Amino acid sequence: MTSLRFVFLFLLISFSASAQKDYKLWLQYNTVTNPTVASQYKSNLKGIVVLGNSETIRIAEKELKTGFSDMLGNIPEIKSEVKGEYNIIVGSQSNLNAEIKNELQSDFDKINNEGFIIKSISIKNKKQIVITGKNDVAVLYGVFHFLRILQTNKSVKNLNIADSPKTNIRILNHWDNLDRTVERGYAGFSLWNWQKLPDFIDQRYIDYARTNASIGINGTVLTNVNANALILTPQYLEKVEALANVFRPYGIKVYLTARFSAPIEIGSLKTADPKDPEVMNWWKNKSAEIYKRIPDFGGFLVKANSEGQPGPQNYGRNHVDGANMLADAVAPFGGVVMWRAFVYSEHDANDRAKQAYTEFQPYDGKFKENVIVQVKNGAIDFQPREPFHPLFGAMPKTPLMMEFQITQEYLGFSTHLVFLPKLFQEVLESDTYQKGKGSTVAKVVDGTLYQNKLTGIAGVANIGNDLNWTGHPFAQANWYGFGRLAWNPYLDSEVIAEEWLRSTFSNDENFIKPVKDMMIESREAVVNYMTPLGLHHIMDTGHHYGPGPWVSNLSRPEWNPTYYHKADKNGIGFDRSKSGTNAVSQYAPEVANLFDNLETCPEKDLLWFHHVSWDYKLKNGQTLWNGLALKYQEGVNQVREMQNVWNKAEKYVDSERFNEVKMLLEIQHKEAKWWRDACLLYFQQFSGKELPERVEKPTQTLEYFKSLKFPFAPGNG
Ligand code: BDP
Repeated sequence: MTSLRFVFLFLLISFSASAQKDYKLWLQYNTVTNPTVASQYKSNLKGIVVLGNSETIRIAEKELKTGFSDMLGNIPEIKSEVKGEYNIIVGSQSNLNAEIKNELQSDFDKINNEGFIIKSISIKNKKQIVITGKNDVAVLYGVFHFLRILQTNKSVKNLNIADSPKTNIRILNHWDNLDRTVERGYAGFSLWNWQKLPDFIDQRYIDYARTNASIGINGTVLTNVNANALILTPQYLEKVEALANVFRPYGIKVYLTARFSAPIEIGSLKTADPKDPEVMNWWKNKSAEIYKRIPDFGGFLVKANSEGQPGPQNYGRNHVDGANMLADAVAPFGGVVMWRAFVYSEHDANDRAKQAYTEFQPYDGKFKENVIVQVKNGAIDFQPREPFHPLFGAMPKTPLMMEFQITQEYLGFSTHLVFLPKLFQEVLESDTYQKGKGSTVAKVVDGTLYQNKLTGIAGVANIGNDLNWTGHPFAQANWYGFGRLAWNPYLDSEVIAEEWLRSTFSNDENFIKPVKDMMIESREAVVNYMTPLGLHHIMDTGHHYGPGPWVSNLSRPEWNPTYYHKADKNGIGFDRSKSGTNAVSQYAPEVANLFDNLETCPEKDLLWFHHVSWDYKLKNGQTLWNGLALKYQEGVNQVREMQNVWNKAEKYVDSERFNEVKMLLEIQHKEAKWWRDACLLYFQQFSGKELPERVEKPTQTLEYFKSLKFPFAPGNG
C-alpha cells in the first residue's frame, strides 16, 4: 500500500514537473551543465545591485534571481550598493551613478527609448557588468537578454551589447471572442476569463505578460477583429482595465478592436457615419472614458468593410474617413489606429489578389499621423507561401505595419510542426524595388525606407489556455520567433531557431544541429505537401482544415479553391501576368517583370502568376505534372525525415514533450499523405496523366476524400 502510494506520488510529481516544462516555454532556465561554462559564470557573476524601486524593476530583480538559482544553483549576493567586483548592476540611466553614466554615454547615444545596454566595464579597476536602458522596461528587456546569454551558454566576458527594437509597435492580435472561443485558435479557449474579471487575476495573465516581455512584445489586442461592440461598454472596460494593470509593469499596452457600428449598437445612435458630428463625438467620449481607466491605452485595431464587418462604406464614406475619425478620437491621448487593409469584395469581379492594393494605394498620404495601415504579408490570406503584398513599398507617405499569422489557420492547425520565422523572414527579405534595389519589406516595416516614425509588426496569436499555451510544443517557437523578428526584422530565422531550442530544450550540440535543420526545413515541407509551386487557397471550406481543391459551390466566387488553381485540361495556375489579370503590374517594374516572365518567375511562385500546361518543362527537366506530383511526394518524405530526426532526439528531451511531438508528427505524416493524395487525385482528372514512379499510390479514392466532413473542427466560430 505504502509503496503503491509512493509510486503514485512519484508519478504525480514527475507528471507535474513535465507539464511545467511545457508551460514554461522558452523560460526553462535549465541548470547549466557544461562545467567550463558554469565556472565562468560563477567567477564573473558574484553580486547583484538593483537600482530603482518600480514594479518593473522588482520584476527584473525577481527574474534575475529565478534565472540564477535555476541555472547556476545559487543567487549571487544581493547588495544595496556597488561594492567589490563582478557585480551585475541593474537599473535605468537616471539611477546609475555619475561615473557609470559617463562611462556609458556613447552607448546611451546609440539606443532608443526601449533599447538596452549590457556592458562589462571597469570602474576604479573593478570589473562590473551593467544592464541598463533609458527606462525600467528597457532594463527589463536587458535582463531577459542577459538571461538568454546564460540560457544559451554564451560567454559573459567582455560583454558589449547595445540593442534597440527597430519597430515601435510589436503586438499580438488575439482573435478572441467574448465567449472565450478563439477564431482560428487551435490551443484551447481564450486566456481572458471575462466572467471572473476584474476581480480574479489568473496567474496566466502574469505569466503571459512576462513571456511577452522576454521577447520584447509591447502590445496586445485582446479581442477579435470580427469585433463585438460590448467590449467598449463600462462592464467590459472594467475588465480590460484589470488586464491592463497586470500588463503595464511588463511594458505591454492594451489595445481593443473597435466595431465600426458600435455607436449604434451600444450608443443608441441612428448611424455610425464617420462624418456625423454625433458619431464623432461618441467616439471622442468613448476614447476619453477608456483613457480615464487606462491612461496608456494603445488604441484601436479595425477591420472595416471586410468580410461583412461594418465600416465607413456603409455610409458612402471611405477607409480614410473612417480611420481619421477614430484617429481624431484617440489623438489627444497619444493613441493610434491600426486600420486593416484586408479587403476584398464579392461585388468586385477583379482578381481578389489585386483588390486591397487597388483600394488602398490611392489613399497614400491621406491618413492622419496616428494611423498605421495594417497589411497582411501576402495579397490573399496567410497561405503557406505567398509573394509579398504589393502594398509594401507602394505607399511612401503612409506608415504600413506587417500582419503575420502565428496561428496556423492554413498550415496544419496546432498539429503540424512548421517553423514560421522562416516564412516571416522570406517576406521581410523580399525586395520591393520601390526605391531601387534593396527596398526590402523589412525596410518598409521598420520605417527606414521612407523615414516613417510610426512602425509596427502584428502577429495573430496562436495562444490559448492549453497547458502548453500553443497546442504544439514547437508552435511555441513561432510565438518566440515572431517576437524576436518584431524586435529586429533582420534577424536570421536560423539564429532564432537555435536560441529557442537552447532555451527550451537543451544546449547539447548533438541535439541542436539536427533539430534546428528540421525546423528550418519544416516550412518548405508544408508548402510541398499542401500547395507546391505557387498553388494557394485550395483548403476545405470554413474550417480550412485539410485539402478541398474541388470546392466550387460557395456563394462568393473568390472563396472557392477552383477560383485559385483554375485547373483544366490545358493546365493549372492563376494567370496574373500582363496577359491575365495583370496583378503583376501592382509591383515595381523590376518585380513585375520578374514575375510576369515565365522564364524568370521563381518556380516557387509559378502557379500564383501563371496558368501553365501540364507538359510545361520545369527547370529540372520534369513536366509540370510530374514535377507537381514529385513536390507533393517530397513534402511527405520531408515529414518522414522530421520523424527520424525527432526519434533520435529522445535522450535530450523529457519524455512528455518527446512523446507529444512524436504523436503530433505522426498526425502530420498522416495528413501530409492526405493532402498529397487528395490533391493529386483531383488534379489528375484534368491532367489525365499517370503519377510518376517515385510518387506513392493513393490508398483511398477521390470520392472518399471529398466525403470527409469536420463539423467541429476547432477555430471555426
Ligand atoms: C481569414 C480568416 C478569418 C479572419 C480573416 C481576417 O479565415 O477568420 O476573420 O482572415 O483576417 O484568414 O479578417
